[in-house]
Amino acid sequence: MSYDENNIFAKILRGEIPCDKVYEDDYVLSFRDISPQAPVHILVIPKGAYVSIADFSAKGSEEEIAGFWRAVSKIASENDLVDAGFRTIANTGLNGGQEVPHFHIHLLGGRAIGPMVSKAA
Ligand code: DGP
Repeated sequence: MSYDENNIFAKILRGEIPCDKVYEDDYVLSFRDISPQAPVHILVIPKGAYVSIADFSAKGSEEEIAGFWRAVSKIASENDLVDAGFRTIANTGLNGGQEVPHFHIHLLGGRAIGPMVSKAA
């Protein structure tokens, strides 16, 4: 799948749409999910144009990949998610239920998040 420059997270990265920013550095932008599924629901996106975790892992530089994952852990720590625990989710493609085609990690916490996957068909 080629990258759609008009996806909503690309617009947020370009500053065309506002977000409730949590963290930003050279590699990532992090902001609160518009439709939170837990008391803490933060998204982390790379600044580069990658569709999915597979695309990012295949095409991202070592620096981007290291910078991204270090930022994910820093954001979890700075938002007090580590001691009580939290969940990271990277929905991918149709079966994964990915709605926005710019790679992102969900950080969910602030309560027990429940079963790992829905039993719904
Ligand atoms: P996914 O299904 O993994 O692609 O999740 C996309 C998430 O993005 C979903 O939880 C809702 C969130 N989202 C969609 N549009 C916006 C937006 O304009 N702003 C913010 N902050 N979050 C958005």
